[in-house]
Amino acid sequence: MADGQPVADCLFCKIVAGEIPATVVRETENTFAFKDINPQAPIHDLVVPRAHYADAAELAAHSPELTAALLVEAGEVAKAEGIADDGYRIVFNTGAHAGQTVFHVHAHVLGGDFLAHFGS
Ligand code: D5M
Repeated sequence: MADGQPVADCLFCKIVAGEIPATVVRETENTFAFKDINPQAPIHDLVVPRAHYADAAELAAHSPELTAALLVEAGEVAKAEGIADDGYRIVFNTGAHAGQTVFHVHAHVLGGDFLAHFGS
């Protein structure tokens, strides 16, 4: 049962704890935002809750309040990066088939140019 406690071998828990360096964009009491190490757009940041939940579904199931805080913070990050007015994408890869590689929930905030469309 997930309880939000830090996980010893979790990369993003270590970044939140300052044990692994990251380029910090913003910090709040409950969230931490930093630059993605492998950017897929001119602006590509990651926003994570300080608490450890594996993915967006697990986070939402355990804490609707923290889920909302994460989304609000994604918007604040977009404003801080200057991409809020032109538009940006928030992505939660969830599970292996979606390409999730780090199992500490993170919102990708992507923008700074027109982004490739997918779907219809
Ligand atoms: O996204 C995981 C993302 O995490 C991926 O875009 C690379 C990024 N990443 C991996 N290691 C680091 C470090 N050390 N700093 C910053 N960003 C990092 P996913 O949705 O799980 O595929």
